[in-house]
Amino acid sequence: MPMALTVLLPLLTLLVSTTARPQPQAEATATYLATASGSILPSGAAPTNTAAPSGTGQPTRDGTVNQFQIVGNSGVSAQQMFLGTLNKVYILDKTEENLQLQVDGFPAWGSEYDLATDTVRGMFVLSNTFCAAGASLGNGSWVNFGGNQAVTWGGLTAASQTGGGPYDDWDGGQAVRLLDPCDDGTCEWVNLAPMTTRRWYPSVEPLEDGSVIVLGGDEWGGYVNDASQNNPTIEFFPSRGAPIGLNILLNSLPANLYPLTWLLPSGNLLIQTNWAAEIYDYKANVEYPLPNIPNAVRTYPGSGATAMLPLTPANNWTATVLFCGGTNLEPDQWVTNWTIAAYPADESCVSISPDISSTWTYDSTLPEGRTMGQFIMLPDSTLFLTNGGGTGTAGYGNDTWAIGHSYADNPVLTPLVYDPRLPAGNRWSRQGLGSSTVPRMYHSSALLLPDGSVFVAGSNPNPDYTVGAGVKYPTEYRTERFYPWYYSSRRPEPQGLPSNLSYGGEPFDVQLSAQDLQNNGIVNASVIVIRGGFSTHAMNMGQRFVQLNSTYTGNTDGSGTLHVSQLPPNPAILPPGPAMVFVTVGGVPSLGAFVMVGSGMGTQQVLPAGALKASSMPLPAPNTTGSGGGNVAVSAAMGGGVELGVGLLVVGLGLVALML
Ligand SMILES: *[C@@H]1O[C@H](CO)[C@@H](O)[C@H](O)[C@H]1NC(C)=O
Ligand SMILES: *[C@@H]1O[C@H](CO)[C@@H](O)[C@H](O)[C@H]1NC(C)=O
Ligand SMILES: *[C@@H]1O[C@H](CO)[C@@H](O)[C@H](O)[C@H]1NC(C)=O
Ligand SMILES: *[C@@H]1O[C@H](CO)[C@@H](O)[C@H](O)[C@H]1NC(C)=O
Ligand SMILES: *[C@@H]1O[C@H](CO)[C@@H](O)[C@H](O)[C@H]1NC(C)=O
Ligand SMILES: *[C@@H]1O[C@H](CO)[C@@H](O)[C@H](O)[C@H]1NC(C)=O
Ligand SMILES: *[C@@H]1O[C@H](CO)[C@@H](O)[C@H](O)[C@H]1NC(C)=O
Ligand SMILES: *[C@@H]1O[C@H](CO)[C@@H](O)[C@H](O)[C@H]1NC(C)=O
Ligand SMILES: [Cu+2]
Repeated sequence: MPMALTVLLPLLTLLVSTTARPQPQAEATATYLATASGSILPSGAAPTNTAAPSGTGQPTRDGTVNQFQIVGNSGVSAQQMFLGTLNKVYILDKTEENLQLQVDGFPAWGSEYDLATDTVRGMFVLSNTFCAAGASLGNGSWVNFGGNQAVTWGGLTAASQTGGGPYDDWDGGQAVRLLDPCDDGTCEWVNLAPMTTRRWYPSVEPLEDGSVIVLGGDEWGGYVNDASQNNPTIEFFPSRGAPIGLNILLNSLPANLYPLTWLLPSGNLLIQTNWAAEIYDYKANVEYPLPNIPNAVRTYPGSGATAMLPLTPANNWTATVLFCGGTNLEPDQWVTNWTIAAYPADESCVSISPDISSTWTYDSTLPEGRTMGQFIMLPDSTLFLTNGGGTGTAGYGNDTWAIGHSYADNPVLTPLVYDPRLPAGNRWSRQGLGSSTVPRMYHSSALLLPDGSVFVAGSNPNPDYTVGAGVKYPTEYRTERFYPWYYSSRRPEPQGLPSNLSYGGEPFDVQLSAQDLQNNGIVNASVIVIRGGFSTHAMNMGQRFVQLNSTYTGNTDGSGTLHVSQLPPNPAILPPGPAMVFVTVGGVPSLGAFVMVGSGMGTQQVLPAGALKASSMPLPAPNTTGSGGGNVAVSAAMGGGVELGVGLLVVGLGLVALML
């Protein structure tokens, strides 16, 4: 803590002189709205644009495709983050000595990052968000759950759990924090009535009615969980009453924190934790065990990269969940008396399609083992894998063998791309992809941005702010963008994208110009809805990619119209709430537009899916040379087109109803 003494005096002075600042109430039902105004932290990089993208237009960054670029400073280390509006990323850190950004004279641990200018606004958070979790609700609010006790220097437990120096943080173990994202710099975190139990390292997953389920966690933290402090329960927000016990969380100690959880199109949850897996019918509270996951532990601290693959008309929106890397430690090996940081991470990728099969599939092998890899779904249907290390695990501690405090080492600086449409064995590529210069170890995060670039931030495998010569993995504030292969291509500029999507209902039309389509590529145009989710600990909780069904009408002048279905008539395919919509032509996405899915909180309106027009392309212009015939091209119906053709492939999968 070399900086501690230099700031101690000014902080103490501030502590004495800020007695007038509002004090949060401690009552369980109190709602506290922060009135703090944070400072704006200028970045090192000059802003290159000021307009937020809105679905049309072209990207304005000058980044080089396939390369990373350091673009700014997150103010607080980006342990957790999400995209709140097209122009704002909200960042949460644990409470620590973030010297460059203060709120009310104390180090901030929340910030609002402006994507157009790469500047941040400090945000008052109240309680310690250390290893909390979050999600968006059906009404567009974001909620953040749990965390740790109030701390002082070095992450040690503070004497006061209700504010005061040096960090003025409250106990966050039961905290529920809500934010309504905004573009005008006025929104703040609001603290709601707390949960009834403590949750450090819980998971959160959005549900069909716009509420969320909060799963697991432990009470007091540590490298892994143990029976004395396990919280083997779930609860809901908004609350549906007392927590409900969940056997898989009782029986998968010790590596059962941040249980990996996805809502499946069947309406059940897939839960994977330590070596265990199950289907959980949360509506009836019934658990259906699945075979153990092969090869490795994918939950924290093994921290494999995980994602639900694109849900598309071609696979009839059938979920397949992919797990890559992690570590193959057995339950008795999560002890710190051996050199974990040097232990090779796992390199296997396995998948499961739980609504149709209870069998694990060995998908592929990574070019190198990876812990804390993170999947970001790109609008061209590929998955970008970034961040993490080649050896060790997530977590940190004061151990002689740790790298500084880091339990991982050998950062993997070169990303990978996974294309689920290619045959098994050919899905991975890193051809032409540049490397980052910034190790993104424990407490890193990543997000898809509206312009199709990937925002990467965080890394801090330390108990408190730690930088300086000889610190291999310091507290990292530098933000980066990765510019995928399509970044500098001329983007389609679709007209007619809706600002809301329903479950079923009438299709809508999207117009694409000849320039957008570049030689009738409308047969290769699709409409993609992406929910980026809540990024933390090598996961993006709630991340989803859903392709809408569509047909097309091509015009003789090379322009065309996409006829686009609403979401399938099933909220479990993409629960209600905010998302981005992209039109992709031949793999090149438009800028993302903001879209609200569903009808807010509560039971969703579900309508029959309206029929799509048959696809049609103009006949080639007739050859009039020497014939004297007509020269007017005629449109002709050509049937269902490619979408229908591939959609039928799913019959070949032999759909099996499981657990019904
Ligand atoms: C969304 O719902 C939550 C839970 O009921 C509520 O606290 C929040 O204020 C709502 N947000 C909006 C924007 O209505
Ligand atoms: C997509 O729409 C076409 C045309 O209406 C329809 O034939 C097809 O069944 C739909 N695909 C799926 C997966 O629903
Ligand atoms: C797609 O899934 C829906 C809902 O499960 C089902 O009704 C439909 O028959 C499926 N379509 C095909 C082509 O398998
Ligand atoms: C580490 O500790 C565990 C549990 O206490 C013990 O079983 C194991 O033998 C120890 N390993 C080493 C290398 O000391
Ligand atoms: C870290 O470990 C060293 C050596 O074991 C010890 O001297 C020191 O007090 C420890 N620091 C903390 C903060 O526990
Ligand atoms: C679209 O979503 C917004 C935000 O939730 C809502 O206020 C509006 O009523 C919705 N419009 C329709 C047509 O559903
Ligand atoms: C559609 O995409 C495929 C695969 O990239 C390509 O081979 C084909 O030429 C494209 N068709 C049109 C009309 O652009
Ligand atoms: C058009 O028809 C003429 C006469 O049959 C033929 O010579 C010419 O190659 C054709 N042009 C094209 C573009 O097919
Ligand atoms: Cu953590």
